[in-house]
Amino acid sequence: MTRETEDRIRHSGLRDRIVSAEEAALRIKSGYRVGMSGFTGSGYPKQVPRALAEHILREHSAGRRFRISVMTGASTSSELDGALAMVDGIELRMPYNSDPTAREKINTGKMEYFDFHLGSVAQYVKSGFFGEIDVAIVEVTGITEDGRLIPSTSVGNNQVFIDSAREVILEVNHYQPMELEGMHDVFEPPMPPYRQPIMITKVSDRIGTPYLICPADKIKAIVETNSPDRATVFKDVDPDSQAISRHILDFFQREVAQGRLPKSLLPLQSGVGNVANAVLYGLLDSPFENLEVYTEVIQDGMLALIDSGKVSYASATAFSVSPAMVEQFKANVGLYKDRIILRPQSISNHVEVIKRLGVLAMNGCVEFDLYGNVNSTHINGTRIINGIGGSGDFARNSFISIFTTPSTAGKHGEISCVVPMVSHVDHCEHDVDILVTEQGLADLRGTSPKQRAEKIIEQCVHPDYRKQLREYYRYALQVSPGKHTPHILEEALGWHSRFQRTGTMRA
Ligand code: 0RQ
Repeated sequence: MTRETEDRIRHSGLRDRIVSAEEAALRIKSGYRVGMSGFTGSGYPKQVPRALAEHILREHSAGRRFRISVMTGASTSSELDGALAMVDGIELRMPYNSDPTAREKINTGKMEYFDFHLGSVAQYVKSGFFGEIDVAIVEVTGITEDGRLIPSTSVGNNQVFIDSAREVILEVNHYQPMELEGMHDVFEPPMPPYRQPIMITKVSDRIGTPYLICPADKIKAIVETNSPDRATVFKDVDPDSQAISRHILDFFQREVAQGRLPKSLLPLQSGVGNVANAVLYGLLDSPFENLEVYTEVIQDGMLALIDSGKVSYASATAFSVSPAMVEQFKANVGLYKDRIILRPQSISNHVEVIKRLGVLAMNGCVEFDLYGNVNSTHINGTRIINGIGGSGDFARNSFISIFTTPSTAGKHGEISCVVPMVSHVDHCEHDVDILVTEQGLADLRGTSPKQRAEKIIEQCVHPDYRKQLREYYRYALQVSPGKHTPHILEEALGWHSRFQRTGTMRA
């Protein structure tokens, strides 16, 4: 037993459960429903899924079908989703995926996918809506003398998986800094009819314990690992993202000037992706001070805001940082601990708290339409990219709900991200306040569909498509005179079908 092992696994009675990843993986049988840790590429188990994928491959080679259902917090990495998808080992995946191999399997009918609001997963698990969980595999930073688990770089659904599973496999990751101990605040609300108010009235409020709790006899195997999280590589901040960021910051300044937002704004939520990260960087040069953040994921831009002193406190459920930031993060965890809380995703995305704090929600999307409906997930209505993630939890319950996208996509702008009718709806017109592209910002608050259409055409559409969208709208007004939401039904998805036929949405 090494000194490192003794430091990480302080509970001496649990040390005899240390096994190899291969041995631990053998506990998982075909048909099992497995709850794993992991959220936006952080805090996921690194070795047991790999060993399981190798085992599945051997079973398939021997002609035996072996597939499991995989539940996590959100996205993981190629070591988990990628490895298991590669060997066709996943029957059903939920609630989120961003791994390219798994995405391919989902979009070619080789894997089922339940894409679901991240804030509601825990309740569904606890209520048994998804059936029984056989095994939970959870990465932790360490185990205390009395057997409490020090969470890793994400909290996600870990406590619920541990509570609900018949047995638990732990991965103790020596790479994660021990200073993470104390950063987390684990609290899982009871089920109805025993629910009480969630007593978070400030971003920095703590209502739970810094540890995950698991009865020792439930822990059947412990695997030691020493690997970094999948680091997210963001694209460089491009001019479009900069313009989007500027429009949002100008909007916030106008809201402050009109007395509709306080000087230090309200707690910010920022979604995943390149544009979201760029918006955060934009805040660095803004006049806003003493900002607070109540979000799901801490990205590079957020750490930069904390470093600069612009953000005084941030609450999330996970980190998602680039390789360059990982080292800086590790070196300064002690400092970040005074400024960051990681909570279960049922709390980071809790509708009651989002509503009470008055969160300003900013999320990326794939496309939006003339009337403000938003598609965050599907290309051409059929091919899923990632999933709804937490965007629905935040958009529906925020103080102001903002969606962003560059006005065009594709190498040569052959796709307009503003279309007559979205090919898939994740966020309906009633949950969307502000739409932003690099062209401008449309404030839809208190507008009728026709007033919205005018604003969106003028402010958001790329000049290459503006005339085309105006013509669609004008013709729609003619064919459905006086109607509340004018459309030409046979042409509403015509831009998408033209793109499929000709490779461009241009008329
Ligand atoms: O493709 O990667 O091949 O170049 O989609 O697009 O512009 O780089 O945008 O990285 O900001 O992600 C919606 C995917 C945007 C993300 C999405 C293609 C485009 C590119 C990515 P390439 P960008 P971003 C939870 C927050 C849902 C989950 C969520 C997302 C790729 O924001 O997954 O909101 N959101 N979670 O070319 C065809 C279009 C397209 C298109 C873009 N109209 N048609 N392809 N692309 N628009 C809350 C939290 O707190 C975290």
